Parts: sequence; C-alpha cells; structure tokens
Amino acid sequence: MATPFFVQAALMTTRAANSKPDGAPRRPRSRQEALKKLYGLLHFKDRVLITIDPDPDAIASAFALRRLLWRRVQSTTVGIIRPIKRLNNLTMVRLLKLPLVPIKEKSLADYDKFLLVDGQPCHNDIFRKIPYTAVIDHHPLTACSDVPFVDIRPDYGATSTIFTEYLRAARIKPSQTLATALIYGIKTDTQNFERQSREEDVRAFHYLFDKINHNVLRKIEISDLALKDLAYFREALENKTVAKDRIYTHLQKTPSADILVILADFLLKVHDISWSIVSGIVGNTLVVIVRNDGYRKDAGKSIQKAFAAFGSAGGHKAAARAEIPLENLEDVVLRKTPLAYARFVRRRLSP
Ligand SMILES: [Mn+2]
Repeated sequence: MATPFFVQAALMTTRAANSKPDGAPRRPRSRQEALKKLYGLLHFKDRVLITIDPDPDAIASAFALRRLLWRRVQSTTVGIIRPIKRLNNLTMVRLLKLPLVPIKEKSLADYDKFLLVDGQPCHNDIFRKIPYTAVIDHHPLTACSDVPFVDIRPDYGATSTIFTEYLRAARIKPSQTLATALIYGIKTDTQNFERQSREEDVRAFHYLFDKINHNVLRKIEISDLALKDLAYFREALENKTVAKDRIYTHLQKTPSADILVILADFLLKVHDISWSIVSGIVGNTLVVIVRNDGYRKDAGKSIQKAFAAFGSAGGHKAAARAEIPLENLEDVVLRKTPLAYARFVRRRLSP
C-alpha cells in the first residue's frame, strides 16, 4: 500500500542521532520509515509514559500512539500534567473510557521511556524536566531540547492528523473509540476547519468519518453546560429585552465569561434576531459579549465604538467582546445595580 501522500510529507527530524556524518539531518522518507525508527528506540521491556497537556487533540494523539505501541512495549500509560476542566473534554474521557493518570514527579521513576505528543519540552516546566525519547507535535518548532526522535509539523491543523497518518502507515484500523477521539481532536484544533488546516487534515477527517460513533461525538460536542449553569439561562431569559432584531440580557454575577458566550450563541438561535448582546459582571469587570448573523454587520467595530473609551473592546464581524473594569464606570453608571449596568450596555449598543 504505497500511499504517495505519506511519502510527500516531509519529516522534520533533527539532532545528532538522526544526522548523517556531515551533520545534515537525515529525513525518513515515509511514515513507515519513521515508525521503524521510533520502534527501534523502544525495547519490549520498556514501561512507557506518554505525557500530555490534556486537550482533545493531545488526548486522541496519546491514545493513537498507545495503539501504535501495543504489544511492542511492556506497558503504556497516558499521563496528564493538569486536571481536565473543560466539560466537553470531561465528557470525551468519560464516554470513550480513556484511562488518564495524573503525572507525579516521584512516580516518573516507574517508567523507562517518555514520549511527548501535541506539545514540546519547553512548553512547560513539567515537560522540561523529562528526558524524552520522542516528540510528535504540530506547534511551532522550538529548539529547546535534544530528543532522539522528533516529528514536528507546524503546518498541520492537528497532531491527531499526524497520528491518523501513522496508523494508516502501520496498517492499523483504528477502533471506533480511537477514531472518534481522533476526529474530535481534528475538529477542535481546526475549529471545524475554520482555522488553519491542510489537505492532510481533511483527508484524515474523511478517512476517520465512517469509523466513528456519531452519537458519542455529538454528545461530546454539545456537552458544554454544567447543571448549575441552567440557573443563568433562567436569569438571562427573565431579564431579556428585545428591540427590533436585537436581543439584550444582563447577568448580575457570573464566575466566568464562558456562560455569557454560551448564552449569546444560544440567543442568536432565535430566527428573526440578528444581534444578541449578553453582559454580566465577572469579578470587578463588566463583560459584554456580542454575536450577530454576520450579514453586513461588524460586531468588532460596533463594540469598539461603544466601549473602547472604558476598557478593552474588539472582535470580528460576527463575534466581539468588551471587558470594562467597573472602576472606569464610576462616573458613568451612577447606581451600581444590575438594571443600571444593563441600561448602560443597551444605551451604548443601540443602533
Ligand atoms: Mn493540537
């Protein structure tokens, strides 16, 4: 199965161990060759730790690598450097039953080899201390380490794409679980192909598409609410004001701006609403989130005109955000009530 597209992809391998005598880096010509080299660096008695900063792309890549090492090393553990907080990612790990272990410095002695995916050693202090055998990533190349096997492709949209190519090169058909994880990794890192991505990302997506569990993927993608967030929906709906095609609402206190974003997206679903404007107090800041239908409108410009004099404000044509320290509003919003802040936002952002 000679797939020209693997051969085309240039492998970036560095460091002396990979170099010809003249010092020029030797590039494995194909994924198969790269895999052979990686396998050559590992021993069947090795206990391997794959370390990740756990976002979906990193989690999926780690389990793809684990699959590639199956029956080739004694054990493979996927270690995370911080707890997962994002609800979609917690849903991913729970529904796909992906075993993740928090990395503890004292337990590093339990492993013989360390591998890093979707990150580079100088990305954080924990990675920096670990003597890696291999790094496979798509972030911009940083020259901060000496690692025997390096495959970094900064132009790829996701590390999950790189691993989909490795699985194909190894002629391993990913399980439904692994395929679902990989496709979610590609979708999140490319923001559904709205952000930087390459033809390789699209090909990997296409290859994985009929191997995934679409219901599980959908549940992972929509799981961005905690039960307690439903109370903010009630508050937002009770306080809403509609003026022509604009819907405004204000929350008197929220722990972060995330829920304001979710509410702004939600309110834009109303079919004859063209603008949703959701504000709220987060700590000592008034946050304003604006969404519109994107047709001949500029949310970024509107929000700048409305709030740049008071704090930071900006964004794109269809999505924008302002953050205003409350102290800057001392002379503008005299009564410090939710209603007064809501009126201030409405006044500044009325057509
Ligand atoms: Mn990534």
